[in-house]
Amino acid sequence: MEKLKELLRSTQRACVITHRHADLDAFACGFAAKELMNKLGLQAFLTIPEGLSHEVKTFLNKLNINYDNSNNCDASSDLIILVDVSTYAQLNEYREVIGGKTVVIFDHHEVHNISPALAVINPSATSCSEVIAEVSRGLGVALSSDTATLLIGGILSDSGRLSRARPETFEVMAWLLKLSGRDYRDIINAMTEEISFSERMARIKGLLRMKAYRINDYIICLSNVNAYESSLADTMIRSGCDVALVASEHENEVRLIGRSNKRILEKLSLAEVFNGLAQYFNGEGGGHAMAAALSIKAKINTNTLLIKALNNIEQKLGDKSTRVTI
Ligand SMILES: [Mn+2]
Repeated sequence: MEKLKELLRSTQRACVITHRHADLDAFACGFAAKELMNKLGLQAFLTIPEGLSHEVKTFLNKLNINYDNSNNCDASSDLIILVDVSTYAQLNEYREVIGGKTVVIFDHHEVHNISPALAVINPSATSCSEVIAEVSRGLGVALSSDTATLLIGGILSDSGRLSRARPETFEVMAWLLKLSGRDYRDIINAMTEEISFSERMARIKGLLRMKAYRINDYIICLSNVNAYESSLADTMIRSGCDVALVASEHENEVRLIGRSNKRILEKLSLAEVFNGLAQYFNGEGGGHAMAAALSIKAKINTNTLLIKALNNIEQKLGDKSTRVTI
């Protein structure tokens, strides 16, 4: 907190940039970071590299929250604030705006390939919204009703409607609900269950490409898709896979995300599997027992990566896999 205050003392204009596909958490976190900077005496601007997602637009409409998107960052900002970004590769053309400027990060993911002046990162928080809410509360800054409402939405959407909450999540939720002054049910009702056409297509393609392997009575599923990886992995788990591994190719990196269920938890920790893979492929990765991610800056075939991950799981479970066929 002291370091943040000190950094802000020497700056006038802050530019807040979110993850390029701004979901509700990313948008709420950016919106709140902008307001926090304003309330701490700075001019602040918010840039959403690829605009608002369908989920965010619906939420804003249903709750009558105004958002003026004409106030993008420009080159005159002397402080860059990145929220819910996780890797530099997510920033597209805004990498130029960032240049050699002072960077502050608020996030719930470990952030790669950026060296910020200050990073407020808490991987045990449910969401970026939770992180920025804790910072605001810690600084004694009361957020506006709209911002508090958005942060509640961000927390709900990234925590699986609080199913992944920790005790602190409820504390910060109670604080936000009071600031919001809204009926909690209205906020819940503004969260859309609908998924966009592109997300559904990504899931369908991923399911069509999926390969399943059996090790004893566990089912390990592999697939690849280049967007909505976690949405696909969650779908695979819901359809009965014990482990879902989804590989994806991006501009300068190949990524792998993993999800697993409670059944396999006592036999297998994805954090261990992903740490092993990170060492083997010289990538950056890790995570939790039931959710992990890995990023490799090299042109690796996604199939090679998936099969290597399967081999690691075979080793950990102490048995060979057999391919599930129709
Ligand atoms: Mn997030």
